[in-house]
Amino acid sequence: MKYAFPKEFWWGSASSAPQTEGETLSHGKSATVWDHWYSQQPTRFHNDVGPQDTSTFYKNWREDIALLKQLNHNTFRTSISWARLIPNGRGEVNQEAVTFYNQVIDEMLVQGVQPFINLFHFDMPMAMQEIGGWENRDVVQAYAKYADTCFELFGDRVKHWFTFNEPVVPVEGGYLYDFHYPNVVDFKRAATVAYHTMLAHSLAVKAYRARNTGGEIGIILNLTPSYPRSQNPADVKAANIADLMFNRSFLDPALRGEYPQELVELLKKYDQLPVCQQGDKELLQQGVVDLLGINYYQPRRIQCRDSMVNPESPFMPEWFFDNYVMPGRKMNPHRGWEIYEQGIYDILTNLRENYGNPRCFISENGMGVEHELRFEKDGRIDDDYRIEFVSGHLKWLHRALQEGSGCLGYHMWTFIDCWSWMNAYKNRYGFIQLDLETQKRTVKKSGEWFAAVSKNNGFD
Ligand code: BGP
Repeated sequence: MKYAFPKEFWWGSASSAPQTEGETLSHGKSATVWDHWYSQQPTRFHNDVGPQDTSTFYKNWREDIALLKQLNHNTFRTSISWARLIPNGRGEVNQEAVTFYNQVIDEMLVQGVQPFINLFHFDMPMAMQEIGGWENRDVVQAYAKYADTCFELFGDRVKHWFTFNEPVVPVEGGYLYDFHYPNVVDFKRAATVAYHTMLAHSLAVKAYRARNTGGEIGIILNLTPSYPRSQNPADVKAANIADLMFNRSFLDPALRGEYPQELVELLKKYDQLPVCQQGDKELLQQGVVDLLGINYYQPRRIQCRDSMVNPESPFMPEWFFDNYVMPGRKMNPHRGWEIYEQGIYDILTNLRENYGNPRCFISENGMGVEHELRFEKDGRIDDDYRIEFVSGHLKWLHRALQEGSGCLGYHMWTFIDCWSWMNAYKNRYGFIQLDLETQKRTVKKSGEWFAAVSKNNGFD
């Protein structure tokens, strides 16, 4: 076989509670920021299809786990909903949620699918947001307690835990660029949210290790390689700042237990540093992960700014760089995102060369296709474009492995077409197509292809 993968390579896909469970305000679950926001502004993003309209994993879990097995997944990542397990964010545990997650975990294990469980996927309980969300250190403590409750309840069977999915996204969306609740635009508050998220992460890691359950704990980061437009020093410097702000602001604490000095100096210079308390530094050092999940979709192309910054304007990352559209770049023809398969190799090589080659895996990579149901023929979608996308990335991953990368697996985003934050069902990503009306699931051609790749542990 041309592309053979290591024995016990993790083949699977990823999803999240808020994007699949449905039953958003029933069975004891309270509102998250998404439920709240959609109830306030249902038409802001995409029709009125909100987080209540999903593949309803809460009801269809048994059928969906059977499909995981059918597609030869040996691993699968989803999340626990904090607002379902502990509806007020802290305090009483919802026993119906405990039963639900117990059933899901047990059924996955019966079917031979290792559960990878994430604790926070952009879904802050509204009760916690109302007291300030990540800006409030009490929420950091409440999260740590929630995490420890999960370890206590499910840690005997779940051996791969993640504290956060893409923690930079709620920072960018909620506090810089106005695409997540609470729609603040303020760099210093964004920096505080980012910092407190990593303190919460570290507390969870510490709590997990104290339980000694024999598993591992990590974090899932979306790493976007920042490629400079040219090797001219101004472009290189600009790309380096984008890398510091969007990648290394989470990657360095997660793998080295501290922030990059360059980033600290930069924020200090512009008076944007969050408030640090005694003991924070030591706590961050304890947050170094056992396992890193890497989400990769597309790179960032960066050039130096071609105009002066107005010093009166609010401080923003864009003070230091411009985004740049690279001529001739390969685009996803079905959605305006760049496709750059080599990015996966560059990320893994950077981790190997500069971060001690950590245990890691690709935790998301996938191709969103606008209005994909238009391609349905005889009841099925023959998504050759997705097969080409996934295999293209796997070839670069394979090359990184041959050069010694510690990458342990590949998870596609996503399993069954799911609800998405700003686009509802406009962009479909799944191995399995969903008829939202009837809830019927149909395996796409890519799903069958992936099942064979997993079974053969590689492809030609
Ligand atoms: C990642 C998220 C996922 C998922 C995916 C696709 O950032 O972890 O939750 O949504 O991106 O992005 P989108 O849904 O915006 O197309």
